[in-house]
Amino acid sequence: MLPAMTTDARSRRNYLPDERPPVDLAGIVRLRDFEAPARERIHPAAWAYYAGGGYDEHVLADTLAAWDAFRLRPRVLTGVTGIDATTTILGRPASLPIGIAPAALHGLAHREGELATARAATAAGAIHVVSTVASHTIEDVAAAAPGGRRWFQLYVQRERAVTRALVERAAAAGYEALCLTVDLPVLGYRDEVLRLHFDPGADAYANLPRRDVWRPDADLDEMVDMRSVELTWNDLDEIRSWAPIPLVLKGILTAEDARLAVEHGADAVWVSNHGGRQLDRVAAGIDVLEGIVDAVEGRAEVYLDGGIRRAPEILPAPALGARAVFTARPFLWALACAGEAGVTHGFGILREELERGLALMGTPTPASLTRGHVTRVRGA
Ligand code: LAC
Repeated sequence: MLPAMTTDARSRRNYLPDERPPVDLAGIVRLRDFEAPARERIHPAAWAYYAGGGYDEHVLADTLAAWDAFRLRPRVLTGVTGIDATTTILGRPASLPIGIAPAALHGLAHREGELATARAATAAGAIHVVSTVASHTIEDVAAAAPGGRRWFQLYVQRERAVTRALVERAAAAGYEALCLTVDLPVLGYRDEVLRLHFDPGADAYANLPRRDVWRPDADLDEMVDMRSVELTWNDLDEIRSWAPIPLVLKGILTAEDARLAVEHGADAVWVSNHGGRQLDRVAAGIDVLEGIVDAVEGRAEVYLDGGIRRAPEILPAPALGARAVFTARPFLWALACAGEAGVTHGFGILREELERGLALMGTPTPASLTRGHVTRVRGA
């Protein structure tokens, strides 16, 4: 049941998860198994925020269904010994070609929030992209898991000085890349955010100035204000000048923008529809990946997110030219179920699925997958 609308702010704020014993991980054999027990633990308003999409949410379902148009083409009798799921991402080794995509407020899934996520990602040797709108500070997340591969997702704030300070703090704390989200000039129209009058509390966003916007007449842009509507390609040089770390542009869906990204010096292009949370009726990333890889022509790395739950959705990505894939919601579910141990278990499942998947494809490494290993059976 959703909490009733009330004039008592305290009863509607924080949306903290239930304190319950962790889920028995022995029963979790695929990432989707985390979803139902996570939902029991996460506050209904937080669940609606995490799970929701933009407008009528066609893109949420379409992104999951897009994989149905692809078929893997395994090769047999290739003598696949030495299966190795490791890869390099931005020139450094990663134990898996899958990382944790940025998502707001891990503290709504588990009280340890991004601290637990960071520890699990670091133990797994995977990249963890920490959101500007994290529940814990940039520095605390870094300190929780020294040595981890960590990127900072940037929402440009209205005050450039505030934005610059975030970037400088991330670089100083050892975040190795800046992941600028470019598909949020304004927040997508989100019915549930409006209905619930989403407000996780004035202190929810550890890296941003304190905000207290819970008022009956607050609008979308006050509730989740990450807009950067004035941003243009010409701002990228300035943003890059703030820290000597690679720049990843996340939220690209067209070959035209992928070309512009490369021309403006992006080190990587991240193909994404923002978890279906922004504009509805846009493409699933996997549907536009090949065209974007062709447009980039090897001048930058290409990543993909969108509906990735299991190895058969990871394998097509390197085959079609993506260096890595990312996913967010399944890791939030895992976090809600068992904190750090849940996320660690999630990575264990993915590794097992992927190593088996590589063997079944007849390819020892993600890099040995080629376009010939995938075909499209329908759709454009
Ligand atoms: C969202 C933003 C804040 O999708 O990333 O809610």
